[in-house]
Amino acid sequence: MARDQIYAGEHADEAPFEFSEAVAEVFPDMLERSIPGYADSIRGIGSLARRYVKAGSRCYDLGCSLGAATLAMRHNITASGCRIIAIDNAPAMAARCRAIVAEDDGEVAVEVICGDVLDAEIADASMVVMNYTLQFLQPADRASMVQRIADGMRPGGLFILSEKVVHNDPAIDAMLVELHHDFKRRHAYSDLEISRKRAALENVLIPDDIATHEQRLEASGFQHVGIWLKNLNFASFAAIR
Ligand code: GEK
Repeated sequence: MARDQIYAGEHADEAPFEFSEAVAEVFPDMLERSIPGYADSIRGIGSLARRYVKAGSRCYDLGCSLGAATLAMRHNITASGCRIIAIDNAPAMAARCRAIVAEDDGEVAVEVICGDVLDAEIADASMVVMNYTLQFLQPADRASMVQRIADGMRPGGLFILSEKVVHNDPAIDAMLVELHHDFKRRHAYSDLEISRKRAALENVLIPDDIATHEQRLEASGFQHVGIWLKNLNFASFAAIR
């Protein structure tokens, strides 16, 4: 697995973060070393796919990157006649995802689309995953995105939404940010890499607080909403339609 050294070099890019070819190349390493609970989120998505995906329905992986959640669903779906639609608007991600899916031996049909999730048609879904991607949409687009997901789901369908979150108590928020930086240091990111990445993500990754997520999910018509996974300032919400 190629190692993420994007922000390590003396002349490291100081431009805003982008999902470029260079990022796609080191992406699995970057996520493992940057997102506390990432591997647990992927494992959980697999377990939940086994329980929630219904025969003849569609599953969506919105902001699929290299398709980790797509493959977790693909290898755990037991219902027949399902189709997974994986969407990412970064050409480098979608192209690599397509190649990874083509090499994978899972039997469930997968379609990889290079496109904006804001334009995606969502219909007849029994499971939708948005793993760490809503945070990259403009805040003004988020409520309508979640509403379109809710409208495209079958009753009883499951939406998994994973995000970096902020905490409203400033002391707790600062504590969790520090603990997240310690997590990154333990995964061999230097202080310089951590601060450069933080600057590059400013205004690119805009996290919401937990109440905003839960209220938005409830207002969109999800009947049951709760956190099923949390590790430091990263949370994953389960919402049942
Ligand atoms: C995983 N889910 O491994 N439309 C489509 N894709 C988008 C959009 C958009 N408007 N905005 C951002 N993306 C993956 C990890 S990464 C998380 C998801 C991270 C895509 C973007 O190109 C990138 O591939 C992905 O969302 C976010 O479980 O990098 O922290």
